[in-house]
Amino acid sequence: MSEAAKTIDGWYCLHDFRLIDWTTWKMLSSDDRQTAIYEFQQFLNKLNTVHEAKEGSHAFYSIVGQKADFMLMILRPTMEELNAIETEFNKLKIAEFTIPGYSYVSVVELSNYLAGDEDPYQNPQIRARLYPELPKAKHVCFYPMDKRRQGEDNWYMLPMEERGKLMRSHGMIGRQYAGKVKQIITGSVGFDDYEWGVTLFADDVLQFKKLVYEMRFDEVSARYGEFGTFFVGNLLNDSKLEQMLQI
Ligand code: 76R
Repeated sequence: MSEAAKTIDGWYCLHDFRLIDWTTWKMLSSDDRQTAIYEFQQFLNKLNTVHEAKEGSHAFYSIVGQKADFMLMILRPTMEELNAIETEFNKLKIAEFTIPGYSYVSVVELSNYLAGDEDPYQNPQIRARLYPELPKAKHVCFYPMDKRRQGEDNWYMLPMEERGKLMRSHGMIGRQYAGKVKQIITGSVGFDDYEWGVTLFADDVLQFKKLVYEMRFDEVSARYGEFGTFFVGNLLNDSKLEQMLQI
């Protein structure tokens, strides 16, 4: 029997994608629109307070293309908090003018393929990755993925040693993008439809394409990777949000 990799798990994660119902949003009076924007900003300010206290983190991006208009990625110590934030958003005025687009539930995950013997939860570098402060990079890229279980290409039937070897090669490619792309891998077995969520942050959007393309040639992705829907977006702040919602 193959040995399961041991996962090290951090903050719980919700990716919440919404579409704006422009038709009804445009029908609001400009005063009511302004009130709804202000209330939305107050909600975001509350998330900022938690981020600054390092009790969680979040990322807020507009999404390019028809799959969604914006994405809120939230990290919190418990699944209940994710649920509470989601509900709080749904009670805002702005939520009456949004349509759920897609969501993804997962938990920040590191695996022990490349780990040493020490207690990972005590290592400050590992803690910084388990409870990350999401960057304010100009762009985000998100997609869910699986490791294939098909005929001869079954990741889960490979011995631990072989998986470790393949993951080392994966990590070597990834390392070449240090400083250009920050990746957060979240595990979602038992939580959502795929096995992992991949969230990438970069100031140069083209680096997503370069990294994902290069990885396609690496055995872990070439032989075993299966991918869901890709989302790509641009950083939102208060003024960009106003600009987006202004009619
Ligand atoms: O944790 C580490 O940094 C050590 C090496 C490492 C692991 C264990 C690592 C490095 N990753 C790991 C695990 Mn990764 N990663 C992806 C994708 O599009 C594709 O083809 C795949 C999507 C990208 C772009 C990416 C980037 N990685 C994983 C896992 C869990 C696998 C498991 O447990 O079986 C998945 C699903 C996954 C997928 N990876 C890196 C990167 C980058 C940029 C790095 C280098 C990080 C650094 O050194 O700073």
